[in-house]
Order: sequence, then C-alpha cells, then structure tokens
Amino acid sequence: MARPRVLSGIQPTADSIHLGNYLGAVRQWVTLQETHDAFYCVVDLHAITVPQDPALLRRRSRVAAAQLFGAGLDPDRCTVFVQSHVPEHAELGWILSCLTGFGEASRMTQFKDKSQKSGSDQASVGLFTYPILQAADILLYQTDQVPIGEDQRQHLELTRDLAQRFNHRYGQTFVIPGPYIVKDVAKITDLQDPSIKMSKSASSPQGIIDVLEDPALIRKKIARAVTDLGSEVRFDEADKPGVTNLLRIYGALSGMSVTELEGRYANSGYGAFKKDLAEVVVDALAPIRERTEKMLADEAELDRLLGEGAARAGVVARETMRLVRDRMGFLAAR
Ligand code: ATP
Ligand code: LTN
Repeated sequence: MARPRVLSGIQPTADSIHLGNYLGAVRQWVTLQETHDAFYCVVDLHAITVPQDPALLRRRSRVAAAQLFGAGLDPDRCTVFVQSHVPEHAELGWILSCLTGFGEASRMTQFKDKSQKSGSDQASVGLFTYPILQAADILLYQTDQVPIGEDQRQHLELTRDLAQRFNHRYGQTFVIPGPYIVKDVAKITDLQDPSIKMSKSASSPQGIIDVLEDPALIRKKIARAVTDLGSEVRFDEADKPGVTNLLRIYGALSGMSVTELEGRYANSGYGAFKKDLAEVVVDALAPIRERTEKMLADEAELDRLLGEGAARAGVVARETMRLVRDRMGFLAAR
C-alpha cells in the first residue's frame, strides 16, 4: 500500500527557527519521513503577508531550508522545497478564496492577533487570506496528515471545510486532511511569559531559544527563565506554567518522563534543574547547528537540493490542478 502523505510548512521570517518550531513541528517531520510520503515547504509566500526586505527574505529562506536539513530531513527520503517555486500554490489559493466566506475568514484568530499588533488598517489583505493559501498548500498534495503545533489547528479546520465544500460542489477531488499534533510539545511557551507561545514574531529575545543560538546565550536564557512561586519542580499547568514549560522541554529532549524528572529534582530546587536542562538543550541543538552551518557553506548545493524538491513537488501539484481546473469548468488550453 502507498504510504500516507504528510505536508507541512515553515515561514522564513527569522534568522533561525526556535525551540517551539523544532519540538512542536520539525522534529515530528524528521520522524515522519521514515513512514510517510513527506512534503515540507519553506512558505515564502506566507512570509510576505507582512513586509519583508528582499535580501533578508532570500537569506532567511536558505537558512530555513538549511535548518530543515540540519534537523535531519533527508532529501532522499522526503521532499523539501520552497513554496514560490511551485506556482500552483498561489493558483489554488485564489480558487479556494472564492469558496471561502468573508465571515468564515474573519473568524481566524491568528489574523485577529497579528492584525491587532500592526493596527487593523495596516494589515494586508494577504494576512487576512493567509489561511486560505495554507489550505491550498495542504490540498494541492492530497495530504492525509499535517504535522503542526496547536496554534495551527484552526487553520486545519478551515482547510478541511474547504476541501469538503469543493468535493461536495464539484465532485470528489481532494483528500480531507487531519492534524498530526503531539500533545506534550504542541505549545512550547515563551521563557519570559508562559501565557504566550514561543514565537518568532511575538517573543522577546529573552523569551525565545533559537536552534542556532550560541550555547552561552542558551545557558543564560534558561537560567533567567521565569519560574513560579515556591521552589518545587512540579508539573502543574495552572499554578506553575513556567516550570511546566521547562519540564516539557526537558522531557521532550531527554526522553525522560515528567514523573522521572519530578523525582530527580524533588529536593534540589530550581537551580540544579535549570542548569541540567541548559546542558540538555545545548547538547540537542549542537549537531543541528553544525549541520546547518555546513549546508549554508555551500549555497549552490543547497539551491540544487531545493530545485530537486520543487521538481518533485511540481509533479504532484500540477496533477491536482489539472483535476481542479477540469472540475471547475475551466477550458483546457490547447
Ligand atoms: P509566528 O509566531 O511569527 O507566526 P512561528 O514562531 O509560529 O511564527 P511558524 O513558521 O509560523 O513559526 O511555525 C512553524 C511550525 O512551528 C508550525 O507548525 C507551528 O505550529 C509550530 N510552532 C510555532 N511555535 C510553536 C510553539 N511555541 N510550540 C509548538 N509549536 C510551535
Ligand atoms: N501557517 C503555518 C505555516 C504553514 C503551514 C502550511 C503549516 C504554511 N502552510 C501548510 C502546515 C501546512 C504557520 O504559521 N506555522
């Protein structure tokens, strides 16, 4: 039987992906390439929903791709590509936007959050239709499962609704995708404010750990991470959100269970716990950083790998669009 298909995307909007991206998404991507037919894209068309400097976007798109390979994606086992290299994403995005209700799009909470930050008048129409382009990314590849963090659940719901609507109106065309969310790591929070997610655009430098971060800085940030009243290392979402987040990170990177960790630090207070955690994080990120640097040192090879990825993705995307055009009643070009 054919392997189930997965697709996911990451925005090239920072100089490095962060620990939330890695634990919530990219690490699952690496695992899934062994069992699934996997497509992963650097979503540069999504990045331009807020203003981007061209030189920086170019640089960050390569850095994001290099980090995906650095984290363990293998171009022989999965398809890594840049979204804008496959023009069908924008084309299907337009078609799906004509199937989306204005009210339906208005309910997307990420738009509300992000547009509030810049003031709603400043927000672009692209930021508003962002989730529809994301739906196109997913449906174009007849995706079965989408590995994402918790913040993306609502966008996946919209994607499912659009796929069902299209199938209902025009005949069976799209696979209905499901989310692939690993509960324990689906929301890594900001080290300085455990009430918000660790985020490229919203976290302060002190609140976020970049995968490419200098080890000395990682140690400093973890030492200064907000912990809660008391001194007990205990998993408690409501009363100890700061410690709970650190326990999640520790558990995910070490393979130890929360109960084991609570036992180990039962009598030692926050200090020893944070010190050990810092080493666990540094050790986990070091090989990724090294491999990423190696990839970035040979841009021509990196670009070649992305070209190969786009060629493979394009085959699938064009086949889906052929079907979509026909179903909708567009004349075939002769
Ligand atoms: P921004 O906050 O600026 O929108 P981001 O930090 O969410 O950016 P993306 O490129 O949008 O980064 O996300 C890539 C993937 O990482 C998505 O699947 C997203 O759900 C996941 N992710 C992002 N932040 C976290 C987090 N704090 N915890 C777990 N997963 C996360
Ligand atoms: N919206 C996502 C990034 C993204 C994505 C996708 C994720 C764009 N297209 C397709 C999964 C599938 C984000 O902000 N993290």
